[in-house]
Amino acid sequence: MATALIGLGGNVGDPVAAMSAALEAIATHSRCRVTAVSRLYRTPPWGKTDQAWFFNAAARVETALEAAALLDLALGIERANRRVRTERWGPRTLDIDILDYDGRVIVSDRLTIPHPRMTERAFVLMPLADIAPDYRIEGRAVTERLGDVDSSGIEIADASPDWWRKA
Ligand code: A4P
Ligand code: MG
Repeated sequence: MATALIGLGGNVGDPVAAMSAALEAIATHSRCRVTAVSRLYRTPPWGKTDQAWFFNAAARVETALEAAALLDLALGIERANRRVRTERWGPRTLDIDILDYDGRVIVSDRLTIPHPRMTERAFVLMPLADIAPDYRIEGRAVTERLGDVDSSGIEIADASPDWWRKA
């Protein structure tokens, strides 16, 4: 089994329902187990700032799937939630990023792991700190990296790690 860390987010329609459905789909997949879920966060838009606030969360997944197969699962779940890719960093119903896969470095045309932009993003690091505070990205722990980024405005929308089971 491999351990993967994933980030979830969305800002169109009902992102919390989409993120809950995504976690449910992963949790019920025969080759995956969801072993930790962060609190649910409400976050100001990063990158392209003239769009709605996002909901974000992170989860730890134990899986017998290879990284490429886990990406396929994530993309299938995104499609099922009718994600439409219009512009870079723009609005989306559901975005699933694979942040880490068993501590490995993977660079292919479809997949880059660790996710290259996570160290700049408080909306990724803050949920990640709930479930993997000591996880090191290029030698520095998540909690340390959180001190380097601007996390102003980020709010806790639901402090229960079971927020995704409530729907
Ligand atoms: N891909 C490569 N590596 C990965 C990986 N590690 N995990 C490929 C997932 N996908 C990976 O994905 C395009 C392609 O990237 C996938 O088909 C897969 O083959 P994408 O999500 O459209 O774009 P991206 O390359 O993942 O870009 P990135 O940097 O994640 O930007 P996004 O997703 O466009 O950023 N503000 C807040 N507060 N919260 C947010 O969640 N999200 C975005 C979207 C911008 N601002 C935000 C948020
Ligand atoms: Mg993405």
